Amino acid sequence: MPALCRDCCRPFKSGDDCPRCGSARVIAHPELFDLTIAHMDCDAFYASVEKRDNPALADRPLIVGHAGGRGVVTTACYIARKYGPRSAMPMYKALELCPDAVVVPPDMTKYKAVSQAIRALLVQATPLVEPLSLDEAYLDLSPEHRLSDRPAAVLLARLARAIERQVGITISVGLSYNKFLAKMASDRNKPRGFSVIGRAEAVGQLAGLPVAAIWGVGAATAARMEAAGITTISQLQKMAEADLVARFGKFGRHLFLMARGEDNRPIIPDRPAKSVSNETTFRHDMHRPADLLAALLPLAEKVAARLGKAGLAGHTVVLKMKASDFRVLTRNHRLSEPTRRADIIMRTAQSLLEREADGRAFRLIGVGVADLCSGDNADPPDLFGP
Ligand code: TTP
Ligand code: MG
Repeated sequence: MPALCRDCCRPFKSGDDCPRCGSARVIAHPELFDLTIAHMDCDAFYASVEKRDNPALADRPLIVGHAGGRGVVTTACYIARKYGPRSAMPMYKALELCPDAVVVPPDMTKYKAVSQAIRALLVQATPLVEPLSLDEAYLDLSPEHRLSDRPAAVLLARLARAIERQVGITISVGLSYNKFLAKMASDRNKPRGFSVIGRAEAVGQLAGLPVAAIWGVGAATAARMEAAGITTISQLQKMAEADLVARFGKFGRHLFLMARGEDNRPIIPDRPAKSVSNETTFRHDMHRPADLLAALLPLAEKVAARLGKAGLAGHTVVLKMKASDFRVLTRNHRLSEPTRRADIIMRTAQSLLEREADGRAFRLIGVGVADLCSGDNADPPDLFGP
């Protein structure tokens, strides 16, 4: 079975311990390398940040919130949660349940900075990052969007590892084929979790859940559905779409699709255009380096023109190619200075291309510029140039 080591982040076959590093932190799933929609959520976010900054708290039950009469818990660390404290609980009650807890007031400025540091890592994997709050985001890691041709699962394991090492807190991730199921998966084995919901198992797993597990079904809607005798997703799975629409209007169609694990909401990044790119599909597959290079030139010029028009420049040049077997490959290079110049984009793409044009046939080629910024500081004059 396809498997992945969550410590050394290498893929391998079968689900035992990692053959390379011996780690037992292995995720194995038949669809592991076919799924591309992910959701990440930080573990006990505020508390994890406070523990990172004060190692003396590491093994203590920690509650973040304002102490005193009317304070509430924003979050409790996983040690404190064993005794019952939860987000939104009145502080006095949380401290009744866990009298040994250390209480720290929230520091939003710090959490925002941590959130940005995490985001900076996420966008190295894909420009399609949709944040939901400070501590969670969806990622579209499909081949046409991700900035590396490694499988989504590998990128996700690397991100979790990078966030632990560079930011100093743990996250849990979910990998599936749509937003609804990716989010459901990320919540499954917190903290430091990695779980997968594949196409083959989704409908069966959903069947066992209450309707409230469906995205968009809050307490009020669940109560309304219960009044109509519908409590489980398996009941919804047996109902005809027309019946659900008759009972719940447009929302009925949503219920019909979600119950079957179908959710086609796109992942929408909160920041506009993270990259500017252009690509072309050949009429006949091409394999000669010279032909591939010739196809790149007008694309690089178009990208530069679009950057110029928008007053933008980019730090990273991305080369994308689709092989004749439809496998998509992307290569990128981060420049020392952002650029908006066609010749620099072209030269960089060319050196990326030279490593790939080894006689294989390609059906598509594209070039883009990512890590966009204002064009004002792009392409500083070369002191030693002509
Ligand atoms: P969550 O992701 O819901 O919770 P969490 O990260 O603390 O714990 P986990 O995901 O491991 O279950 O929320 C993220 C942060 O948002 C949380 O650390 C504190 C804040 N928050 C509140 O201030 N009030 C709340 O009621 C909730 C739920 C969260
Ligand atoms: Mg969280």
